[in-house]
Amino acid sequence: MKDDTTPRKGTGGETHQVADDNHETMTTQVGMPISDDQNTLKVGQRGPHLIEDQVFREKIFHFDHERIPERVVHARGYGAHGTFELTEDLSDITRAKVLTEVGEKTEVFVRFSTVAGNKGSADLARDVRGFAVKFYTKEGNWDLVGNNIPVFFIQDAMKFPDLIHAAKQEPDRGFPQAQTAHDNFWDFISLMPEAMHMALWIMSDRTIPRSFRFMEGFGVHTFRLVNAEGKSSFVKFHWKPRLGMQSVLWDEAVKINGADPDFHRRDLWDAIQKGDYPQWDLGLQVFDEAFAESFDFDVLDATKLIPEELVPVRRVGTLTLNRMVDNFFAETEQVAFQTGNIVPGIDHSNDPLLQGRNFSYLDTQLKRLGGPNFNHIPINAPKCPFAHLQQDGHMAMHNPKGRANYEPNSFGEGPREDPERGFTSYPAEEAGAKQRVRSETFADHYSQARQFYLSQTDVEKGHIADAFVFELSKVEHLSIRQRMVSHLMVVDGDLAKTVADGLGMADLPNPAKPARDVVETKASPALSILANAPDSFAGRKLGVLVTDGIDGGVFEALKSAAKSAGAQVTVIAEKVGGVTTARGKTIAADEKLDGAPSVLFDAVAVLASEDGAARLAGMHGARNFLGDAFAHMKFIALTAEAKSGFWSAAIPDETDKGVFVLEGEPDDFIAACKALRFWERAE
Ligand code: HDE
Repeated sequence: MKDDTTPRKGTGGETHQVADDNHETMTTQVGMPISDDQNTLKVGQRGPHLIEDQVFREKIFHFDHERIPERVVHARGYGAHGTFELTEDLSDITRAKVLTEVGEKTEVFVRFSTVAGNKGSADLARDVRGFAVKFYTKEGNWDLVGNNIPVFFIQDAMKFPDLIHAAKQEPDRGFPQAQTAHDNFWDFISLMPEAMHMALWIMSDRTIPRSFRFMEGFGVHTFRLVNAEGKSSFVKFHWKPRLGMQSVLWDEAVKINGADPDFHRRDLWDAIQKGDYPQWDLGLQVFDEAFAESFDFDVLDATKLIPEELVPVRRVGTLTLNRMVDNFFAETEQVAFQTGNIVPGIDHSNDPLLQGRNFSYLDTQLKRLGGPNFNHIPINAPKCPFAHLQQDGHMAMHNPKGRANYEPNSFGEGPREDPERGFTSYPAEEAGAKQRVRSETFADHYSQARQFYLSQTDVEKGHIADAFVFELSKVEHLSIRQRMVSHLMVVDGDLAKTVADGLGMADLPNPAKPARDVVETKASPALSILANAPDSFAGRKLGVLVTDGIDGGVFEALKSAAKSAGAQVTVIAEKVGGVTTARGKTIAADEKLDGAPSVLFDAVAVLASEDGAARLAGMHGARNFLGDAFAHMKFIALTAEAKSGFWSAAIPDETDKGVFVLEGEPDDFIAACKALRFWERAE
């Protein structure tokens, strides 16, 4: 960073940087030039302060009002801009231009988030991730406000406040934040059999993603698509990450939260700044009402998914994130997503959760953004022409021009409705008695929970059991633990036994009594992360720990091989100034060792000279670097010196096939890294 001004010292020795040809003059909000931004106006040298000081009053007034209420859920989030390019014309099923004009690039803004944590919480909390996409289409904004899990906890919007109250910090003590490992959450869940499917998902690795770039996204609800002839189809929306899916281990998540609480933010920022733009394909599962009737479950029930093996996902376009925001507050904080933002050709279904959301998202913006004109904020404004007769209100930036601010009018002024282009609701026939009920077709709460569990690999099943044991061990009330295990007994007997054993439960409780018998369904491999492993090192991170005295050639070869595979390389050394190779060349470090533990990387290498290896062996941080990488099933590369002088100090195992000694080209190691983790180590 270059600063070409010579500061002036004030009377108290304070620094004054003064405007010049390169630096504009600082002013108040209304443009009055400011002569001194360091000192308040006082009587004499040592005060008192004068209340007439309009410069100070304006500055501190604005500062005092900088915060807006954080989102009641999804408070912690991170956004980026990009484009959506359609690759398949869907005019047979919808008239939405964004889904029919092949090759058209629609601008988008995406905000990823955690659900339960407050705004300042850590990124690697075990939690559902929000995946909200605002498409600035030619026919208005379409917001697909989804999650990284295809189902939800509850079936009816009436229960949403209870769910969130139970999940967030307990009201008397104000903790725990950003975690579901506490009594209130599991008390509520264990009293809500409808949450069982979601309970399995949140205890799976889906809730500890390695990065936003490696997550799937889902619209969750069944929506309608309506074509130009007025024919309706049902649809489920999916986002499929081009880089494949990847999660961390729980022990890594816990450590990442300490090492870098902004891990997911930094990951997205770094990737986009480096031009390594993350991409997702938009996938659709399309089916008609008659087909929907053939399922064992109700497509309006958001606790159910449609297995991809039953209705394949059709990839119709690609989302690319290619630009970070200029200002976090203006864009990421002020963006207002609404499920009500749909465009002609896309319509709601009667999913009782979606119907409730349509009310809630508009309502919440009023609280958060302070008035009815939040769509005047650039991040929320459409990028297509718009015209309406709404006026006034707090902070109104667009008001009707001319005399007539009503319609119809006889002055020939103002916008008019358009029966052809305008949005029309699908004229579904609806009838029935007014009543507060839950449809009986929503009553099977366990079959898909079981299907999800049985669709996981053994490693993933182990992680699910571990997660239940971890979370329920934090629950103080034995009765709540027992109630949860009684549900798990209906889901899968082995899972229930493993969890009960992990909890040190002497006897298994009686199984819960399902309202509907469990239907045995075929496993759905699409539900597993590991069964769909990407087989590529692209987009991943290699951490290379280096010492003085190494062969610079080995370092360069490793770096260039990793980069050719599309991975990012971070150089770590004892001191951030870097190291000197055997031939006297300096290798600059990106990180100091204790600032870059191996949990931050997907694979690691230790390039040490003989002396360097001995030095590392004596360092606690270095031994942890290697020990954790080993325990987290990562592929590891070592120089021969590091293997003989350092490895045994950290790891007792000499025969591990996930460890590579670098002799010549590092091709075998880089090729192995495509598998991301060496799961065999666990066996
Ligand atoms: Fe949300 N949700 N939600 N939600 N939701 C909000 O809106 C709500 C639900 C989701 O990055 C709030 O602007 C209700 C399902 C995301 O800004 C609020 C119900 C899904 C985001 C709200 C649900 C979501 C929100 C809080 C049950 C996945 C973050 C601030 C009926 C399909 C958007 C805000 C962003 C945010 C209400 C359930 C996803 C209060 C009432 C199901 C990704 O309006």
